[in-house]
Amino acid sequence: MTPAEIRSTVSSVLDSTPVLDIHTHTFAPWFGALGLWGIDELLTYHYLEAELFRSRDVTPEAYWSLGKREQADLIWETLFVRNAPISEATRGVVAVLKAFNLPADAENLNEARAFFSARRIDEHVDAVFALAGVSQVVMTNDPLDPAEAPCWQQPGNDPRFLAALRLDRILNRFDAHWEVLQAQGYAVERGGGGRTVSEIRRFLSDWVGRMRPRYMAVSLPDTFLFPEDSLRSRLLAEAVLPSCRENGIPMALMIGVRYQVNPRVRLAGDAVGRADLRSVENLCRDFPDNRFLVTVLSRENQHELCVYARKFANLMPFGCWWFLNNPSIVSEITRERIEMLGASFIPQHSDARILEQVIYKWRFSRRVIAAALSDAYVLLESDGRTVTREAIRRDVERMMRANFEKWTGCAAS
Ligand code: RAT
Ligand code: ZN
Repeated sequence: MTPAEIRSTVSSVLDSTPVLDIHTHTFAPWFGALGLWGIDELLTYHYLEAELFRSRDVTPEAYWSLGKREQADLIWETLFVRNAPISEATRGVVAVLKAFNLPADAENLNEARAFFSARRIDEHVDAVFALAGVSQVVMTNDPLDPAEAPCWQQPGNDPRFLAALRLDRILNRFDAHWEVLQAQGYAVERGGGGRTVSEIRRFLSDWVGRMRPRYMAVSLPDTFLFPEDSLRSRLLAEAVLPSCRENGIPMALMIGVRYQVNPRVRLAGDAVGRADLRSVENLCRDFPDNRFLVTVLSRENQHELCVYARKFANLMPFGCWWFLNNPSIVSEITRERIEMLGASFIPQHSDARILEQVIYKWRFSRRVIAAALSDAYVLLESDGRTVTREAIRRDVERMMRANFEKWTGCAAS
């Protein structure tokens, strides 16, 4: 193939391969109001709230006192009318509006609001997934979230949405949650003594039964160390990892958050720090029968993560997370991963919080992944190997879904 043929083949294969989006914060329609969608939610995404405070003289307190529509109006006026929406998160809203043939340059949100309020969520999900080229998404399901837990009493079944058992409250803030567990009948103790470990295992096994999660997951601070003399380390080693092994599912570690450096801006108040990835080395080596999905938030940690993936076949790097999900950085990370790992990684997840975000996040990611992959095949062809559509298809399929399906031990259904 000529370089131009390679580029168009890669783009067409990527466009026609449905993605399995392995980490989002979306919810199936049966979770009701927990599922966020529509223009007001798109505009009040915390990535945009962070940008609002930089471009408008409004205090966070004044902003939080507004209703959702007023907040959305303020963000629209500030970031889209008074300024050109050139940042990644603002450009994303433009792409979503465009995908639905809505004006991206209107003075107000009337037309967009009328459009979304006429949608019925169930069909809307299908339309959104079709526009995004996504077949399934994995949710983030926290059994200790008081808003979410009641939904699981009579779980629905929507094959478009897969579950992931999120353990932040247990592993990072046990102090604040052990009493909730105790009230639910699990004999845990504040300091982790007595039957705490075996009771957490029982809790996990109950929730694995209820949720059928594709993996367990936790986000971790930049200061995360393993092993260390802490309850988190013990619970991870003695409860969570054994439970993952027993259920044949991987553990996802999302490392590098500096939580709430500015609590005034709420969800937008987390930052990033470089982590010590020797913890990943220790985990992968000491628990060879566990599989680890790992994403790291700091750009400085990316190369090390690739090196560790070369050492440990039970380590699967995934995604360009949160502050990394910008074309310049996705390009750099994806190229590095292709060079060091071939197709044995998962290039991206959307992290969508608002349903329609999968449209822009995947369009943007596909574009960058296509360019990185194409360059790799052009080099390969010029070095003497014939590149075929079938070879491209096989690699794309692996990266966009099969690596995850294999890793989670079951073809997703
Ligand atoms: O990207 C985000 O929306 C963050 O706020 C986090 O939710 C992060 O993705 C996480 O899963 O902890
Ligand atoms: Zn997330």
